[in-house]
Amino acid sequence: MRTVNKLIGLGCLLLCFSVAQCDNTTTGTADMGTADLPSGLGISGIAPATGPNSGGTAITISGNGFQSGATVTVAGVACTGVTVASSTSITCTTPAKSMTCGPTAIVVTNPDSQTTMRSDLFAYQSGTLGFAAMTTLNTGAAPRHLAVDDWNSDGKLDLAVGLITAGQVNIHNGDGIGNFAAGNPISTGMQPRMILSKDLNGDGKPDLVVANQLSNNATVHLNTGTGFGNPTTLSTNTMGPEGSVLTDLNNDGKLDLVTANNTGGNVSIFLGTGPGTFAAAQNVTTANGCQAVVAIDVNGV
Ligand SMILES: [Ca+2]
Ligand SMILES: [Ca+2]
Ligand SMILES: [Ca+2]
Repeated sequence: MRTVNKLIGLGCLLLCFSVAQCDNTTTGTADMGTADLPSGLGISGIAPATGPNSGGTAITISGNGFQSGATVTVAGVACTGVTVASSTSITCTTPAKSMTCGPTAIVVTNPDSQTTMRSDLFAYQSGTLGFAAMTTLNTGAAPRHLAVDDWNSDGKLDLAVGLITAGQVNIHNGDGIGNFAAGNPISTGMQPRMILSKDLNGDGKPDLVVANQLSNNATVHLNTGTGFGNPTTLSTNTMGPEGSVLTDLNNDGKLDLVTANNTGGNVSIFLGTGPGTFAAAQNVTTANGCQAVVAIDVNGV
């Protein structure tokens, strides 16, 4: 079967991170625009044009009128290791400018006290990753898989949490600033595992598909706009669906579902037949212990 070429069982890796250091709208007091230049002193270019706000970027300042002994500041802080290579070139290393980024003023001051400044030639970018203090969301017992989407169409991401003991998925509506409401439960099969969110029926509302390990099925939950309707059930006819993926395997414009069946040692393929509906499972043997599946074209045909 051609579709087999597109399926590879792989482990699952989930990385959650955020970039928290750099506010592109904040340039600080050093963002002063350009200045008229006396006596031919001026900056015409800076390379590279960007560097991390953690500092340490070796920059070359091009221009004219630079004098031996000139000093350089970046966002009001001394650039280190200043070398005046010639009257047209200075090199130095940028200092750190934590919590802010964006276009930044660079000032060259000659020993005769003449200065020149450009704030449109170099910009700080976020250079490190970090996380705000952890907050805790009460989900209920035995949370396992997660999904994120905007199921109530308010423009704010919501969180779905599968509870394997309760046999349900809780939908926590998000407020758009990192807080989530108490969960609204959706009944699934037993031991829900992978939760997929895609618009299956083309109404613009993301729907859910949940692989239920102990029920040996997947449940399809169509979004009504105010919740989810009664699910339809897709039997895998084999044991232990866990990982799953929605993709168009046969290029007919309809999403198809594939579940990785751990104890069954196979994958189930459910071809999409219409808006939110799927054909019966076609099972393809893999090795035992298959827990995850991805769909990708690895042979270009
Ligand atoms: Ca929402
Ligand atoms: Ca939908
Ligand atoms: Ca298809």
